[in-house]
Amino acid sequence: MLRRLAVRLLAGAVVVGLLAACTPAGAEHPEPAAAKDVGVQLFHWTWDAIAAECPALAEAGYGWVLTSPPQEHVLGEQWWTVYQPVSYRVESRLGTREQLAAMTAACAEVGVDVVADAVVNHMTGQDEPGVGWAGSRYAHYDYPGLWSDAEGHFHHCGLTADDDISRYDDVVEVRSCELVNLADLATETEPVRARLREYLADLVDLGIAGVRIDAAKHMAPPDVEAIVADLPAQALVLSEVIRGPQEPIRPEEYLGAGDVLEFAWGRDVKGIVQGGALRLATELGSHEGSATYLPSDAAWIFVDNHDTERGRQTLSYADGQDYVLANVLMLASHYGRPIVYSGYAFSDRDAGPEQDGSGAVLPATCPEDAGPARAWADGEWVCQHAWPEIAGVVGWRAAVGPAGEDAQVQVDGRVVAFSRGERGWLVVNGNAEDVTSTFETGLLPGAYCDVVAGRLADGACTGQVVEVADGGHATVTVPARSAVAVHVGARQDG
Ligand code: ARE
Ligand code: CA
Repeated sequence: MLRRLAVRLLAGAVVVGLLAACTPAGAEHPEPAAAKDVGVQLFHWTWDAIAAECPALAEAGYGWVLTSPPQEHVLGEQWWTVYQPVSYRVESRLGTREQLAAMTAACAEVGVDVVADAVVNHMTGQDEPGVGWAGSRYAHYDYPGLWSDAEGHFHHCGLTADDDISRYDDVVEVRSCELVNLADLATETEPVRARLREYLADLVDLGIAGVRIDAAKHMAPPDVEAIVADLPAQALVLSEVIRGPQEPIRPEEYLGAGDVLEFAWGRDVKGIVQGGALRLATELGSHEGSATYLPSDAAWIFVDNHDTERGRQTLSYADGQDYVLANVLMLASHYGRPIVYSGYAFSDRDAGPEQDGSGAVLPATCPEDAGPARAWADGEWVCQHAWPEIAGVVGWRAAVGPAGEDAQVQVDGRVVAFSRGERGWLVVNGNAEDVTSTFETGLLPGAYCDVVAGRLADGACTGQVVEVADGGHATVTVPARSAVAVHVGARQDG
């Protein structure tokens, strides 16, 4: 039995005694919510591979995909070549314009949106002239038919020896000098803004439902607002503004352009998971948390992304079970909305994904045994989004829907339970040993299948069956450093 149950109410709801309420005999179970707010970043997946994966994503409960940048880019094996635009032709090592359009159509068919990474702060960073992926000739600060120094399309900040950003505590430097030598566009000027709007409009014509604004910190907020101004009202805008506690530029400044990525969550959850006091993760973003966070309704959180997994500021696939725990906490979080990350294994920070002789990226494939215990060879697609433990909890989140007035958190030492009224219940165990306890789940009586370790297949549960008795009580064994999740969409007796 959980002896002293610390019940913390979320969203200021007054729900005294809800968990103890008795269930009328024969009560109808609620329908799953079918919420679609979980995103997945398919880092360096080709357009064809994403199109092929979309049915499985929809089935698991993902609502949208974030792609890598789709425009023409510099040549080279490294992954980061796609972050150096040569033109806005939608032709890249990830696929052609036609393949991109086919991807958005295939994904739309199963209800999955596609959001593209938009690199609009800068162009290339090499000092030498070259030819881009689609054959466009270019030189640093000269992109024929597009941008040139002669027409004043670039900044030359004159504030540092090489015009590169050296200090993040200087706002003017960050926005008008060069991020690692990348030719910095004069985004405060109307011709530059207008051409960038045209590029984003083209992506929308191709079926793109939103954009990640790469390096948004390096543009003034009015510039970002002007660049996204013509996007459809419902388009998702995700500004990448890495929160630096000592920096003058705040992610909050970018809320006028849309939503913003909250980097603090992934950094903070790393220490919490490693320390085991998982209760602290439920306080991230709340008034009880110590850090300042973006307002929840405009914030997107993630355990890691392609930069942070390389920088080791966050957990990553290499952290195995800790990574699973962090993803479960993210998906159960009432703060912000979650983006699951999915990439390829690497030991060299610069190493690109597997490519053919021409440099085209080979289509991603997921190994059957993708999961936290597997050893990964460099270049293998890790497919975190398909790890059964993570995909199962994505399904849980889709079934329970956003945390409403009935959302509750119960804490007993290192065991934390998340209740979503009659729709679902989830428990995480930060201990190094299994914990068996009787919990008050808030669920209607029935037999529910744990979707972390198991699945419901043809009415049979391949994992632990959680028997919920009258009054919502259930005796559950929560594996060490793992979780159990049940919901109305996966009832063995349903
Ligand atoms: C590559 C080479 C460089 C070379 C350059 C030009 O590595 O040596 O000078 O090419 O030839 C990615 C890679 C870079 C790569 C670049 C272009 O990470 O290595 O450079 O592509 O190919 C800051 C920005 C933030 C940015 C991070 C990386 O604020 O916007 O740096 N993140 C995005 C993407 C990256 C991408 C770019 C931007 C560029 O997600 O993948 O770069 O398009 C503190 C600050 C942060 C700062 C961070 C790192 O935490 O708070 O704001 O992030 O330090 O400096
Ligand atoms: Ca800039």
